[in-house]
Amino acid sequence: MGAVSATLDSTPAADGFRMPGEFESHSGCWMVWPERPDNWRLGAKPAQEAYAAVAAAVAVSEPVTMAVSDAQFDHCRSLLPASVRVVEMSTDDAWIRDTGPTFVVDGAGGRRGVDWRFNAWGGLDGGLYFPWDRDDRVAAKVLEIEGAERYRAPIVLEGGSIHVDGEGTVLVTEECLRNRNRNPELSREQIEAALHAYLGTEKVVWLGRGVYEDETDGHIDNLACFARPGVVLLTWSDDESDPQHEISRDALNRLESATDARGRSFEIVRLPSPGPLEISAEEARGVDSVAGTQPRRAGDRLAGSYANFYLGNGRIVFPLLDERTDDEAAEILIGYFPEREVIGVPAREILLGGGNIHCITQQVPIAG
Ligand code: KQY
Repeated sequence: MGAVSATLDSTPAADGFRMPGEFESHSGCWMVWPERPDNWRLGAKPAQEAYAAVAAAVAVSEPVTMAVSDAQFDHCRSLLPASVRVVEMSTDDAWIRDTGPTFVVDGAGGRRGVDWRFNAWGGLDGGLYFPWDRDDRVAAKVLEIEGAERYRAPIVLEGGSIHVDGEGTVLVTEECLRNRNRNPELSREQIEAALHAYLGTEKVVWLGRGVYEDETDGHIDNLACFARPGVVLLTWSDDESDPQHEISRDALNRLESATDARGRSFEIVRLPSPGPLEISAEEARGVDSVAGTQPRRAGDRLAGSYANFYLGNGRIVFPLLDERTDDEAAEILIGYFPEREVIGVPAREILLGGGNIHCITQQVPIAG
């Protein structure tokens, strides 16, 4: 869809920019307020409480900006701490990890943004809603407010489908990036070239499938992430009868036989899986049925994962999903992020919308 401001003609890599790891310092974090009743139950009220709790938790260690429609502006403002900046913006839904810009820096005070093409996780071939034109303009608007120049990337990609280590490596899944509903005209080599050009990376590590029944077609941010260069946290299930076991086993095998852009082997840390979790009948009843949007049916498996956390300046904000596994996940996170507070936020309402805390946040790295 149409751009709102001029774009740069070159690429970040050509201009000396790279995407930093999420563990590097941020100047802030963006979120978008949930509202649509065909994705969020009970008119999005429970999800709004969950988003507000995430915003409040992140805002303790870095500035948060919440984008919201005119209709929800006053209500949103009333639920957020005063320290959270609220700005009006038109959107189709509330997943800024995927609709917002990917920020890149040059190490000399420069910060720019990549505005990927967005097609609502698959367009008319398995995408989650139509239309998505307002979401496709979110990145340009955020960059306008941030005063950052913009690269309009020529490929369909969501921010949740990539994780970088900031030192040349990008982690992705074949299920998403090789899906026919994203960039069917591109070969694997062409996708790798585009990632390197727009992220400033040098090596792609390909995992296979993402978390079982993930409606994003297997985003990496729900399956695995970098705690720091060389250390990958991976969603795991010991239960061999659960389809997640084979998916995670395959990811583990691939990571064990891979090296990163600097030639290092990975330390791989297993995070427990919550559940299995399912949508209850009451939860399904609360979502408005609308043709063309993802149905929410009682009994459908939810793609819950503790890897889907926000790695903030002083805090890890992670999803509380299951009393049986929350503490174990917290202990692992505490062990790998000893210098940050680890804060759990009840996140089932976010999961019911199809993602989690990482999907609803977008860091702005410092322009160092
Ligand atoms: O996981 C994400 N990055 C986004 C999830 C989108 C779900 C839309 N219903």
